[in-house]
Amino acid sequence: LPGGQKRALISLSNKRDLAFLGHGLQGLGYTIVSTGGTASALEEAGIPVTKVEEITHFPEMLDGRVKTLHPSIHGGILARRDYSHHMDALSNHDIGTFDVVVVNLYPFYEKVTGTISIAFEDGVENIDIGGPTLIRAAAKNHKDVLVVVDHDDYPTVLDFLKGKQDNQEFRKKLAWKAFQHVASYDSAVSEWLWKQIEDGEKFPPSLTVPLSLKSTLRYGENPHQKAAFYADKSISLVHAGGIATAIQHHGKEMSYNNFLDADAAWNCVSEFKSPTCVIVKHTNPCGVASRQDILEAYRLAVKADPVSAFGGIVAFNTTIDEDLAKELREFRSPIDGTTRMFYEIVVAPQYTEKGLEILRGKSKALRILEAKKTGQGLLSLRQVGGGWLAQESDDLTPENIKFSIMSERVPEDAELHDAEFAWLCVKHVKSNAIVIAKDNCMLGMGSGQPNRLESLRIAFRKAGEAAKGAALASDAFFPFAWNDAVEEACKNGIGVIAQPGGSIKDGDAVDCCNKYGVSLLFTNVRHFRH
Ligand code: 93A
Repeated sequence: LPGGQKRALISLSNKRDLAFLGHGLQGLGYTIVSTGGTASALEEAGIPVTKVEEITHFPEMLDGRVKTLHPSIHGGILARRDYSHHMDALSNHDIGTFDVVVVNLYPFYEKVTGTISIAFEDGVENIDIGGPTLIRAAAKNHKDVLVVVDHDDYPTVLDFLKGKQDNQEFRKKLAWKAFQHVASYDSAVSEWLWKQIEDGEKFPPSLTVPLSLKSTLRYGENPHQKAAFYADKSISLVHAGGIATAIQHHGKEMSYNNFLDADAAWNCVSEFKSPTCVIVKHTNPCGVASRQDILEAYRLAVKADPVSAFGGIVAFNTTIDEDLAKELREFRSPIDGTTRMFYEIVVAPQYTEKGLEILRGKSKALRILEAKKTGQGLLSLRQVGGGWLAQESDDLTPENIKFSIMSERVPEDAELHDAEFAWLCVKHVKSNAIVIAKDNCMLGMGSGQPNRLESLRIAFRKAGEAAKGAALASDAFFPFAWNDAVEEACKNGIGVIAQPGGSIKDGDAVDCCNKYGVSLLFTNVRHFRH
């Protein structure tokens, strides 16, 4: 090019800040080369521009499917400036180099995840081919070509170009970002195509999970572990809600353990239909209560286990208004009747303005989250050494299952209801899980013990005298009955037991319940939570 003039290629679907960038590059003496729509927008902004066709001597073809896919463009991006044979080849073919490539892609993700569903053909047309090719070419040759995919980077890029000194570190960072961008674009396309091939029921799904760094956390489970939080940008998750999309209105920064606990509390409380409060400690619910009066539900949830509730996470499935916020602020620990309850996090689907204001005043640290219900039918992923386990989320609730009466004694409606309530609670408790509940309130729970009998004993210890006539739920079957968990529950005065059944000793469990006049229900499904 005459006088070694620098050239920038700009091709943008999202034209935000284009004029700013164009003026900046123009001011720095760059010749700007652009595709159709981008060229028009630059001209409108009064910035001189060379159209791609003027360089390729080809019109944009096939309704724009072929615009920049040409040696005159890609040669100018990919040639190694330090190879004389590369530079000779360019000059033999009258091709000029590009120093800067600025591209953002057809809005495929936005189109296919938008609230208006689009036709398959439209989805296909929104798959950008030339754009990723430009980005990949420039990113590969980042040593000499600056690649820009994010409008937030325009000011820094202009500053960099103004500077006299080169900085390979900066160029590499932009190239890293460019490949990240293309990779998540491609995974969105493949995820979408997969859904067009298989009917949603098929398993396993295609997994190329696009993750984007959401925040660096202060530390992991322990202060000596570095940690970060990534948002899953899968197409199937855009409208899925959940703790990753919660809005934080107030309080200290969320920690690694906060995310785990808030997720557990939120998923549990949002499964209840009537107004409910769930208090979680170390991912296990230690208090659950449903009441028409949500204030009462809250008090009962604390009373279930005030020691554990202190410093826990409180979740509601109702709006937090002025009254509830005041109760949260003022309520004193039932242990001494004077200490105000302290919590790490409050989660709810909504807050009134006044409610939020009062909670903000409770403490500077209290994290206040507003969350949307976690979607159903989602994939649950867990890491093991060297791999990932994938399963469907456990979406079963008591309404989806049939409770078969196995005992001679037929439970009354209220007892059946208690059993269903306990069953929904036990789903959210770590195995081996036992929950004792009555009158829409969890009275005791035992979790995470390597044997069921020990979990059961812990649950009874917490429930105390209140366990008499209550319902007991066990997340999996009882392997033994006599002189074991079932008989101990009967002797402790439980009214009804709900468990999956399926043990070779099921007959013993039935006989034992009959001997003690206890109702026994089989759910035929289990809720392991390892
Ligand atoms: O249809 S394409 O896959 N074929 C191409 O050759 C091509 N070159 C650039 N899409 C192509 N682009 C894309 O066009 C860019 O990624 C950008 O998103 C868009 C800008 O088009 P316009 O400047 O006409 O608005």
